[in-house]
Amino acid sequence: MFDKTQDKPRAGAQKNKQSDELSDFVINVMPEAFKQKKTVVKEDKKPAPKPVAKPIVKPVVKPVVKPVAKKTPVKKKKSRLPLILGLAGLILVITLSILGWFAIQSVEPVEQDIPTDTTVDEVIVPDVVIEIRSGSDLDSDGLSDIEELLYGTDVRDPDTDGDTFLDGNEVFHRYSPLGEAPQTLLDTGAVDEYRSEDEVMTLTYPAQWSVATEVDSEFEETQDVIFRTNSTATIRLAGFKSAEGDFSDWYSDSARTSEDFSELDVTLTKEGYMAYIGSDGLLAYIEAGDMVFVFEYDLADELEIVYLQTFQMMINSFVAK
Ligand SMILES: [Ca+2]
Ligand SMILES: [Ca+2]
Ligand SMILES: [Ca+2]
Repeated sequence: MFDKTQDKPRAGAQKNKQSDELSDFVINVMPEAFKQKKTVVKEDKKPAPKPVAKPIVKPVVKPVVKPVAKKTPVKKKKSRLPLILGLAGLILVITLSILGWFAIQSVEPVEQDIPTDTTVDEVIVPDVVIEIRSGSDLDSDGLSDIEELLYGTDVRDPDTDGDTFLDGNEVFHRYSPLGEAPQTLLDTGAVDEYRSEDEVMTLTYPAQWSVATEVDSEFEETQDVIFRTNSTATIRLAGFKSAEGDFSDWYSDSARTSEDFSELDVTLTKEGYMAYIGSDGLLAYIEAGDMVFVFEYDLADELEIVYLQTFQMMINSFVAK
């Protein structure tokens, strides 16, 4: 329990005592000048650090971090995709156009190859004709190896009987290649004589062959004489009416060949007839009176000419009445 009235005078008394003591301190210390300097110093220190610290930290941190990290990666990702797609589209267009150009060019040469193929087929036809060749003649005596079998001569001896005449030459003149000169092929039996039914013509042919007659395929009034060899080849003989001395006219009208008349070889047979021989030696025309006799060596499907010497021997033996 305190008494307010008693406290007041006590406080006033203390103040008077303190004021007396402070008045003593003011005279000794120079308070006002220091008080103003202290407040001024305190106020200068506080505002100075605030403006300096804020502008230095903020502008340095923000512009460095934000524009470098966020803006640059986002802009690059968005701009490359359309460029890549555009380039891929251009490459596709270029490749498709190149492929189309090659496809157009690849079609054109195929059409150009077609005529070259047809020309190749045309070349094959004459090659078949070129394959026809003379038969083997090992001893080069004018008789083929197969003909030497017809006359019993030596395939490896050009002069089998040693009379200085070659085997082929003796057959051509109808002499025997196996004996002395007077002996003929007919005497030795190597050849037989063919005589037509009307006895208009005679000739000799190898005894190993057979003879037949048949109606001519083109001129039905004439008969062909067919000598069948040991192979599929045949020698055919046919006679045709012709005005005497006008063989060239008959040839241009009736000959079954495209060879020109001037290209024929002209010779005399051993019986004295005028003979016109084709360039390949497989056709012969004998002029006899008002008749023309045509000898033809028909190879059929054979590619070798093996009876040429015998063919000439038959022409040399031909006689017409
Ligand atoms: Ca021979
Ligand atoms: Ca011989
Ligand atoms: Ca001889």
